[in-house]
Amino acid sequence: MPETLTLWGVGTSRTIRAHWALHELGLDYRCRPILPRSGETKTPEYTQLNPRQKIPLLQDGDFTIGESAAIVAYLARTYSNPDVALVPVEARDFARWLEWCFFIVAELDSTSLYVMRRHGLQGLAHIYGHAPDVVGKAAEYFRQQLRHVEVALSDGRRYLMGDQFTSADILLATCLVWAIDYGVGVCDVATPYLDRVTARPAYKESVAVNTVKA
Ligand SMILES: N[C@@H](CCC(=O)N[C@@H](CS)C(=O)NCC(=O)O)C(=O)O
Repeated sequence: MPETLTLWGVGTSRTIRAHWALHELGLDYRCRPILPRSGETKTPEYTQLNPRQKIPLLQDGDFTIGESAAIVAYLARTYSNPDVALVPVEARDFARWLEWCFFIVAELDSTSLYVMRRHGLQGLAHIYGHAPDVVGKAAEYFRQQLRHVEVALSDGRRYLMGDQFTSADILLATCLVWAIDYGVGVCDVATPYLDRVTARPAYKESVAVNTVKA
């Protein structure tokens, strides 16, 4: 069992990924519900833990790790068990899983949705500048890149890695929810996939923890 798990951060599409993985794996943890742009990521205590001043951040005893995709991969690798394994073991399955993780984080999150967030009026345009053309192109790019997901899911698989639910599904589902929220629209095969994945009890539990109470 883990020493002490502490997860810093709530309220974002990135923080929910770590909460979700912790709930899938049935791990007890302490939540430090700090928020972005609240000053809480910039305190001396937090900056010492994470010089990037970003959430989420996981502490596992004396080990600290940031980046949502790295956190869920660490949890999967460290705490998967015969009943719940969020990462494939066999070498080529592992490589395919890694490909999905990098693709989702690089192309769907950072290059598309986060660009929309940075430059859109419903996001952070007041900080990074309003750029409607950039937002439009990023949405277009998201839909184009989503073809990779569409082709994969069109063979009827339940999850990205087939029958096994993995942390790659956590990354993809959070991007799909984010895209729908931004009105980008997702491909048809993604809808039953997303319904299936978000019906998981651990997803619902993570939404409850990650939601900022007014
Ligand atoms: N690539 C990072 C992105 C993390 C990130 O940008 N977090 C934002 C919130 S979504 C943040 O902490 N911003 C700090 C702040 O604005 O105070 C990840 O996936 O964990």
